[in-house]
Formats: sequence, structure tokens, C-alpha cells
Amino acid sequence: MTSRTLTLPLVLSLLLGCAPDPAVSASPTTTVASTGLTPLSSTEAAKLVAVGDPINAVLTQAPNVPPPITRTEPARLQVNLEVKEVVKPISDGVDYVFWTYGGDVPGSFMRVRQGDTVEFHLNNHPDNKMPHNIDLHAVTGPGGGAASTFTAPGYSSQFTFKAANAGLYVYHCATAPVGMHIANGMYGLILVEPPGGLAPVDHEYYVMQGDFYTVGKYREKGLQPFDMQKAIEENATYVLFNGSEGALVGDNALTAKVGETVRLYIGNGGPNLVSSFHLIGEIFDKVYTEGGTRVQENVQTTLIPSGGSAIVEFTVEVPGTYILVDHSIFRAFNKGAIAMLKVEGPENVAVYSGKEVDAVYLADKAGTGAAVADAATATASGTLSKEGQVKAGEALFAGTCSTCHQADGKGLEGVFPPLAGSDYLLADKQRAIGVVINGLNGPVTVNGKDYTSVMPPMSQLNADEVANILTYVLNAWGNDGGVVSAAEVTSVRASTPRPAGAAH
Ligand code: HEC
Ligand SMILES: [Cu+2]
Repeated sequence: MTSRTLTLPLVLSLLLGCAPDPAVSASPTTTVASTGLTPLSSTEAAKLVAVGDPINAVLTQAPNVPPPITRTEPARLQVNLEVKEVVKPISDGVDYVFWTYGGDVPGSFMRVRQGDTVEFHLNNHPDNKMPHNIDLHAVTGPGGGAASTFTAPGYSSQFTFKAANAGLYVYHCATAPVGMHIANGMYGLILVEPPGGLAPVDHEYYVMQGDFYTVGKYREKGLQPFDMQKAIEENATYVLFNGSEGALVGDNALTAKVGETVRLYIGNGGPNLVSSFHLIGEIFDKVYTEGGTRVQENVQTTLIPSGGSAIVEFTVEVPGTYILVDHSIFRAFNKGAIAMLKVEGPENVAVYSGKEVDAVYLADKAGTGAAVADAATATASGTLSKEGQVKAGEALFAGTCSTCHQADGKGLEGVFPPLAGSDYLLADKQRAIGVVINGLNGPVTVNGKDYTSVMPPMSQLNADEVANILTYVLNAWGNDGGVVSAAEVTSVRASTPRPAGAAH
């Protein structure tokens, strides 16, 4: 990957500690091997005195980041943050009661300058049910502000702190039970820029991981309550970027153009899991490890602790869809920890020869994901048609079954039996449901040919998904039709003895 290039005036302004002029473009005059930010010491910063009238801080909702600070003096900055308890989708057809800073998960992004005096107002909306507070990791002082900001519904509280240390900091609620408040989405990021700021880039985005615990299984429909026991056992139902499955996929993906520089402010709210943050098909040119001021270079995967952060920077050189994951990979494919960065622009065959193979990674998010979402909504309201099942099933088949049985359902001679025109499949619907739920261990004869192989149980699929996939299979490639309902799947599942804990 390329190293950053800076113009001489910009370098000088950085060295002199002035704010970089955003109008200065990065033309390749001088190359600087940056070793990180050049912050003041916290003792120096703590002595700075605010200049001028108080100003209102710009707060943004993820994935947006407030603009870089161009002030050259410390200020008195007023932050107004409202806590709202809201019902929102956590996945297609699945709702959850989130507790939020600013209405969204993660909470509003705050950007301040090192040495600023921050006058912090926490407002707990009158419709809320719970008291809340805030612990900002950027604060020096007991509880990071927690005790001073304990606020009942319908009240506001205020405290003031000096942003003495530069870096990217997590904030979160610290009201008992603390784990529950965090698990419900009460966390966000505050960036404390050193006086010289960060080098200009083309795009800055805000992405924050969190783990969620619901009484229902992954993707089980309806309003799902928080499950305290699962949280204590650290057995996450969902692991998500920006608070919902699909928050950053498809039309909501992050975007960039070939040749542009991207900076991600990544946080991990937890409450429990440590993130192995990775961007498939990219290498981080720079990582401000743990959100501090030192830079590590050429990093593939960076570890982000619960209650920690990282700043990553890279240049995109090849067009296509890049997938952000927690590389603890079951979380990506089976708990929702997937986000996308879509890069547009001319191919760059010198760097990469072409041919996109991302479908394997994207599974049902590859493009037809809308059909799955529609089916989920229709199922929840009891109005899903056979056509709806077929459409959703097609998308799920592409992400789940086609790797082995192939997109045309013909399988692979001697290895994977066909589903198109399969006498085995079409003879017995209950048996076919059983194969998908429990897998199949050869020998088996399909259309006169013997297979002695293994199909793993597809236990990650819920009853709706199995029903939709099989309805698609029964109506594709000249198969003679038929419908499989979620109720039939549930009854086959109930009649099959399974080891305890095997159901996802
Ligand atoms: C990892 C590869 C793999 C995946 C993924 C897979 N299968 Fe299979 N499937 C097999 C193999 C191998 C067999 C034959 C097993 C044997 O020899 O006993 C099989 C057998 C079957 C059969 C019975 C034989 C036939 O051809 O009618 C059905 C039905 C079936 N699979 C459906 C599915 C569906 C639906 C999915 C997606 C939910 C799926 N499979 C996913 C490998 C796979
Ligand atoms: Cu709270």
C-alpha cells in the first residue's frame, strides 16, 4: 500500500502545530513516514485556557464523523447529548429496545481539540424508563464523569472536564446493572485531536462493534427481550457493527473511489467480546493501536478490546466490495458482524487481476438480501406468499447451499448429489427437511448414482429459512413444485432427537 504524501506547506503547518489547511491538496511533493500524532503532554494540555465564547460541539450519527477541527486555540465546547430508549430493528424482522446516546447505536461521535474545556450536558428524555449516566474514557477524574452525570428520566445534568490526553476514546453508560446498559447500546466515541490535527484524508467513517443478547435465537422474529443469562455467559446472539445487522451493507455500505484515502474510527463497545477487526482484501497502511497516538504500519487484523478503539488508515487501489469483519469468523457469518466498503473506479490489474469472488463472503447479503428482508417482514405479519418464499429461498440458497450443490442445482459428479430433478429429494418432503436440519452421512443413491459423503447439518438456519430454501429448491430447475412451511420444519426438528445445545 502507498505511504501518505504531504505537501511542504502542510508538513510545515503540522510541525509548527498549526491546523492543516483543508484546502491544501495532497500532491506528491514530499513523502513523510509518519510515526503518529504529535500531541501535547497531558500536563501541558491541562494548563491551556479556553479562548473566546463557548461554542457548540458538532455531534454526528454513525457512520458520519464531524469535520476536522481548524481552530488554533483551545475553546470552551458545549456538548448536548440526549439519552433515548428506542425500539429499532436489530435484524430483518427482529426488533430490540435499544438504549441510546442520541437515538442511535453507537452514540453520537464527538470531536474535540486537546486542551479544550468541555461543558457536558446529559439529558435523559422524559419518555425513558431508566436512569442513565456517562463514563467518558477521555476524562481524567473519578468514574470518567459517571457520578456527576447520574440522571433520572426527564432530568439533565452537567459537568465540565479538560480534554487533556489526545486519542480516540470510548464513552459508555455506567449505571447499574452496567453490563445491561452497555449491552443495550449505550456507547460511542470521542476523538481528542492533538493541536496539529490528523493528516487530511478523503473519507472518515465511524464504525463501532457491539455484542447483543436476545432471548430468541439469531434472527428469530419479533420483538426480542434482552437475555441477562446469555450476557453473563458471554454467549452473544448478535455481534454487530453500528447496532443492526445490515447497518453498513448494500445501499448503506461505506463508499470510496479508487485512489482515495480512508480513515476509520473503530470502537468496540462490548460489553463482552474483544474484536479481531479485519478488512477482507485490504491491508491497513497505518493503525493507531488502541486509539493512542503511536502508529503501527502494514497491519492485517487489529485487536480492539471491549471498551477500546483503533484508528485505521488505508488507500483503496482496486474497485470492488470490501468486507469488514470480526475475524473471530463465526461472528461474521452467523452473528451479523459484517459491514461493507464499496469502492468504485477503474480496474487496476497491476495490483489485482480482477474477477470478484466476494459472493462466498457476502452470503445472503450479496445483493438479493432485500428478498430475505421482505420475507422476514411478511412472515412476521403472516402474509408471506409462495413467490415470496421462493425469492427469499433463492437468496439464501446462493449463500448457503450453492457452494456444494452449485447454483444450477446440478451438484458435482461423484461429490455433491444434484437437487435438480433429484428422485431422493422429491420422493419424501419430510426426509428432505431432515437432511437440511441434521445433515446427511452417506451412503445415499440419487438418480441411480451412489454418494458416500457428508453434508454438515445446517443448524444455523431457523425454521423460516429452511422452509424458504426448500420451497425454492422444489420450484427451481424444473422440479415439480410444492411448498414447505416453517411449521413443518419445526415439527421435523421436534421429532428428531438432538444433543442438548445443538439448536442454534
Ligand atoms: C458442504 C457441502 C454441502 C452444503 C453446503 C449443502 N449440502 Fe446438501 N449434500 C451435500 C452432500 C455431500 C450430500 C450427500 C451426502 C451423502 O453422501 O450422504 C448432500 C445431500 C443433500 C440432499 C439429499 C440428496 C439429494 O441430492 O437430494 C439434499 C436434499 C440436500 N443435500 C439439500 C441441501 C440444501 C437445501 C442445502 C442448503 C441449505 C445443502 N444441501 C447444503 C453437501 C452439501
Ligand atoms: Cu444507561
